[in-house]
Amino acid sequence: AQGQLKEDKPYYVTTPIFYVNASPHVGHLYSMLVADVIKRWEVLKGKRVYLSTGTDEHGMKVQQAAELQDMHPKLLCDTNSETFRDLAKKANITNDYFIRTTDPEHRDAVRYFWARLRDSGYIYESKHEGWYCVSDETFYPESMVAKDVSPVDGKVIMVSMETGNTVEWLEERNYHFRLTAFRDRLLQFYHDNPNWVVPRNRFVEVIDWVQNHLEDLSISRPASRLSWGIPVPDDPSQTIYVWVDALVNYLTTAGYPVWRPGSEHTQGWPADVHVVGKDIVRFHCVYWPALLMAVDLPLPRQVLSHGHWLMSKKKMSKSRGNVVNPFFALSRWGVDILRYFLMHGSAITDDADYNNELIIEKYKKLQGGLGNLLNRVTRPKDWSVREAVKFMTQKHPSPLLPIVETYKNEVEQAMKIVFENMDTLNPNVALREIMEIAYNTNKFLTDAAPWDKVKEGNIVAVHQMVYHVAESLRIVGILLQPFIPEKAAELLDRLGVAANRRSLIDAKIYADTEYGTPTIDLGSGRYSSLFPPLGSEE
Ligand code: ME8
Repeated sequence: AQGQLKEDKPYYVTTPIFYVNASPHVGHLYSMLVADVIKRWEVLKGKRVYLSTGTDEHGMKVQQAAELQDMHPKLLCDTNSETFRDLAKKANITNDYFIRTTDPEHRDAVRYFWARLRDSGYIYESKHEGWYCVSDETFYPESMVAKDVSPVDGKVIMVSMETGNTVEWLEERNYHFRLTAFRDRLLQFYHDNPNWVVPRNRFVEVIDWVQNHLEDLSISRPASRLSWGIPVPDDPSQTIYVWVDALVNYLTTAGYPVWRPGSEHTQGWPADVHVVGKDIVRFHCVYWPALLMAVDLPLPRQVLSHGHWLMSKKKMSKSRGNVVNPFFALSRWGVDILRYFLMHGSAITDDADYNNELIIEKYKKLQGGLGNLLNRVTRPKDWSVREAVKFMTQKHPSPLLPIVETYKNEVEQAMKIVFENMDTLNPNVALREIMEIAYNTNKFLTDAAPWDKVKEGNIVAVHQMVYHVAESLRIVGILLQPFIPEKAAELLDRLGVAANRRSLIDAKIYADTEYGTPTIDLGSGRYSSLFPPLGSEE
């Protein structure tokens, strides 16, 4: 039955839902992009895949932003939510859902979830005192706050040691979730699922937190303080904590709570991957599984946590104001160039600096390593890719020349690395390896020098070389689709690969024997290239 379940369930990947207190920046785009690359990869396998993204609209942070702008919070949400939706569209993110926590279905799902939590017996009411951080929407334990000096007026303030954001002392009555009761179950679950959080170093932090810092979780705020949110069912004097509200979005999108018993799997839950920034790992990897355990729902299968984009070594953040406007970046560089730049760095495992010079540098490598390569094999009058494909696949080919054999093995080895890294949620390593195939192919072409074989009249050698280079390009084109969908499509058009031969089954050497006649005009000269000159920028 378990096997059955797995096949029926669509693959479900999520992004965080973003606070609407300000406009999106490149960091938010990055989370969407990583999730989109994962989705597109699974689609290439032929799976049914759902990607959800959206906006987190309740809570103190949004309430205060609206007050500051003298706006009704709903109006602020409507305007800013639309900007995130627009960003997803402009960046070619293939999200199937865009959830807003102010949607009525979501409110119903959260209220239902709350009621199940209450039924579970893990909620109790008590006085809460502690340091609350509005910017991070969380309480911090005493051990995690420190004194600092306000840059605004030089006064002593208290800040979170983790994020540096200001905290304030609160004393109020609210509902608590008995998180500490889940300590052993969580630790057992982590132990049984060693790849549940990737990369591993983030998982180590999660385990440490559960072992050493676990406290019960305050899950409501007095409505007198927080009015912009979902009221606690049966107790409107309390508003549901924004993080409980927000996490449930992943269930709402999957159709919760109208699952018929036994049909949960048809709706996508449990999620296959939650993509999150490292700043919200604790919420997704400690609070969320415990809440799900309390109401007896299956847990997400994996959490992929990524690092932060920095500007001049500081985290890009709305509160700090050091952000790159993703709309400007998209229109300056083009969608695929920005997608390539963001995915090619190491921002999953480490923090990465956003830098225009580096974008140009990476673009030049694409021009030299891939654009020129494509022209080198498709343009010459001395041979034809189509003829080489036909010759190699329809006639009985002679044994491969040693140089071709070696090269073919290298490409297959690299492809293996690409597949392994995609399947273990390392898309940036995979992308770099795809590019290695292209760089190695350039080298092969130079070393093998088919133009010399043309002069010698050694037609077998020419066909072998051209065909294997074309095969690499075809495969590189297929593998690049999740990352740079438009450029990859153009590459495959230039090679004449049919639209229905671009999935992962076709990403094998010799899998396709029908291509080679370009379906678009290849043009001539340096401006007709997959990666044309940038113009004045270069
Ligand atoms: O935390 N670099 O929303 P948020 C990379 N609403 N990614 C970044 C980034 C940066 N500089 N800045 C933000 C929230 N992000 C909650 C989430 S989910 C149920 C609720 C990305 O608007 C990263 O994924 O503060 C981070 O986790 C997320 O945006 C936080 O967005």
